[in-house]
Formats: sequence, C-alpha cells, structure tokens
Amino acid sequence: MSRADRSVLGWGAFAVAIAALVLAIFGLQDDSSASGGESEAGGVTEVDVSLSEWQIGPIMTEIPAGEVVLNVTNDGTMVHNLSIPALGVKTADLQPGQSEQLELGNVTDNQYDMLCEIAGHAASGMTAQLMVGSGGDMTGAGSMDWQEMDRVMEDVALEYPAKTEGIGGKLMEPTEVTADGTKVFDVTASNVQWEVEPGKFVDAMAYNGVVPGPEIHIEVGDRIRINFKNEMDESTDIHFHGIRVPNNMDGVDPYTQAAVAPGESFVYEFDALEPAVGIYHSHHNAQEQIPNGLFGAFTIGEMPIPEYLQDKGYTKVDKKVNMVLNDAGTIGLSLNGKSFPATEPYTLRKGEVMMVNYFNEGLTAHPMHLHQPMGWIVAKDGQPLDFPMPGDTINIAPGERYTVLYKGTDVGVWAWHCHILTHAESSTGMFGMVTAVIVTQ
Ligand SMILES: [Cu+2]
Repeated sequence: MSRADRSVLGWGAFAVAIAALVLAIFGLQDDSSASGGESEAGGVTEVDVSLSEWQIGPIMTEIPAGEVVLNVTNDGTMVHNLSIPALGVKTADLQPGQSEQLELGNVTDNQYDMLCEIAGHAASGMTAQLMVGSGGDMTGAGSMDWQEMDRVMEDVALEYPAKTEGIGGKLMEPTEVTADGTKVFDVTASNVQWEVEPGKFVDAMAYNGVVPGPEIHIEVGDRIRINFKNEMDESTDIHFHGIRVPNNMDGVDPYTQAAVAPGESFVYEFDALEPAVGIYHSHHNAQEQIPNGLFGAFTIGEMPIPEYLQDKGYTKVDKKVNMVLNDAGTIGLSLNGKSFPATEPYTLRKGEVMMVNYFNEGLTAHPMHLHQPMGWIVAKDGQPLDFPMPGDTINIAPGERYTVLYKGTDVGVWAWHCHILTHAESSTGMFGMVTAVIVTQ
C-alpha cells in the first residue's frame, strides 16, 4: 500500500476507526482465564490441566511458588502433550482420555509458557500460561483490571499498520526472456531473519529473501524456466501446487527428482497449459520448510468474472490481492508473512472490485471473515465457477485456494480476520491473522 493510500483517511481517523473496531469486537473475549481445579496439599500445589483441540485449559493459572504438580488429561480426540520449555519438562504423547502427573519440582516466581509440542498444535491455539508467585504481576492479563485491558488493546490497535522490515509476495519480473520466448526466473532459497511483527525477528526460510516468496505470474502458452538455487543449510526442492506440469517437474524428491542439496541448483522448465491459481512451495521436510516461509503465489492467466456478477456491476477487477495464510513454524499465525499489527491494510474506493486469492500454507483451516463487503467465490483451486457462491466467512483448508471478489460498498474501516478467535484476538488485543479493508468514497 502506498503512502498516498494511507493518507486517504489520515492517520488520526484511521487510528480512531481501528480503536472503535477493538471495542466492537470486545464482546468476543472469553473468560477461560478463571482458575479452577487447583489445590494445595502438604505444600504441593496441584493443578488440573486439560488438553483438547485447540486449547489448553485453563488458559492462565496463578499459583504460589513452591512444589507444583500438574494433573494433565487429554480430553480431546487427537494425541497431545504438554510441555513447559522454560522448565525442561514435558509429558509423554497422551492418547485421547489418557492422563499423566507432571512434576515440576520447586518452581520459582515467574511466568511460564505451556504448549502442546505436536507440530502445528501450539499455533492452532494450544498454549497457556502458568503464573507462579509474583510472576503473575509481570505482564499477565490475569492481573489486569478491565481498564488496563482496554488500554493494552488500544495500544496494540494504534500501532496498526506497523512498519516492519521486508515485504513479500510482490510480482517477480523475469530475469530474461529468451529468443524462443521462454520466461526465465531466478529463485533462491536461503535462511533469513524475518520480522513477523514489530521487533520480532524469526529464523525463516525464504525464496529470494522474502515471505511469501515473490509472485510468479505467466500466461497460458508461456514456457517458463526457473533457475533454482538452494543456499540453505538443508536440502529442499520446489513443488508447483495446483499447476499442471510434467511428472519430472513435480518436485517430489526422491521420486521425481533428487533433492537439491545445500549449494546445489536445479532447473525447472515447463509449458503453462492451463489457467491456474497455484503456489510454489517446498516438498522436502515440508512441515518445517513451508510454515517457516518457503511458499509463494504462482498464477497463470486470469480467473473470469461470472456473468451473474457482471450483471451486478462487477465489470472489472481494480485490485488483485494474494492472501497467504500461515499458522505454524517460526512465522506462526500470519497473513502474507506478517502478524497484526504488521499486516498490510487494503484500500478500495466505493464501487471498486478487489479480487483476492486465498492460499492456506498452514497446518489447520482458517475461516477468513471480512466484516464488509460480502465476498463472492468465483474460483476454487483455480477452477472458475459458472455460478459464484457468497461468503462473508470462507473456510480455507491447508492447500486450498479460493478466488473471491469483494466490491467496496459502504465507507469505513472493515476488519478482516480469521474467525478462529484464538488466531485473532486475546485479552491483550488483536494479533496474528487480522488486517482491514478500508473503503473510501
Ligand atoms: Cu485461523
């Protein structure tokens, strides 16, 4: 978004509008921080902890310093565990219905993070805090009164849109178009420090240094060559998800090619046969490499506007947005590699149409909700729909792509967020998968 766009409302009005949003969504707070199932016997504090999809309850527990035992039960339907990294303790992987007593020993004043270590579960909401002794007074929401909570929330909201280093997903220009018309792109995977939210740099893996990797866009009939280089400290490869390619270009080592070892290169080359809304990503140690940043939009041609919507005034696309969802790895809950308040706002004038390609590169589904305007799904996984389907909340599973049209209708700053609330808003304000669409006159 340009500075000119940002000045449309002015920073002051923008901040006020966002602060109003905070209040509007305030009613969604849960009260699961209430402590329960905690007892002291013979100087040992016992706390009941319940694991389920996707939470650890209670989300916050305040206890005195001293000997602590957690009675951990898996009340969910999947395997979970409970880990407190700062104390170096962890239960076994518990089957549904199974329990374990976790002895923490003599615990001193502090605030301890608890989480499920099964891949993706913490990012999906399985985190909680143990506030021991005066540790509860350090930053804990549990000790906040409502005025303090409002103030903390407003502080975060006023930071939006916060500036961070690095913007991913911009359109990539070919480095060369050869005499026979082949479009050549250079893609390099490397380990980078990526600023997910203000001041929070994480160890990420990135294509051409950014998360998401730059968008590759070509037309049907184009021939593409990708000179891929691996500068990371582990092997990788590229799979073209949702793109029709010959089998030996499918990027599934060791079947369709050898893994691209650190320092090595591989050339992907194929013809664009069909329109597509796809994504290029790793297919090697993917549960880490993809959530840590190895993904980028890959689009071929254009998705058409169905006649039904053309009759309703959706005559052309004024703005195109790729929205890549993520929830795991070092990057965590994010939209296009950034967490609120560092997510990018989008502007539309009344009557303008925005085409959004949603991509989910995370480990769990995300129901993306734009307060207004209503969305119309015009393509699923790059296949155009003859008749669009409405959706103010659109559930996008891992690997899925939805192409959605939104037309600026009512002026305002409209929140745009994942509706799994543990991905969007807590007692310390909005975070993670939250941004906004600003509709102006
Ligand atoms: Cu979500």
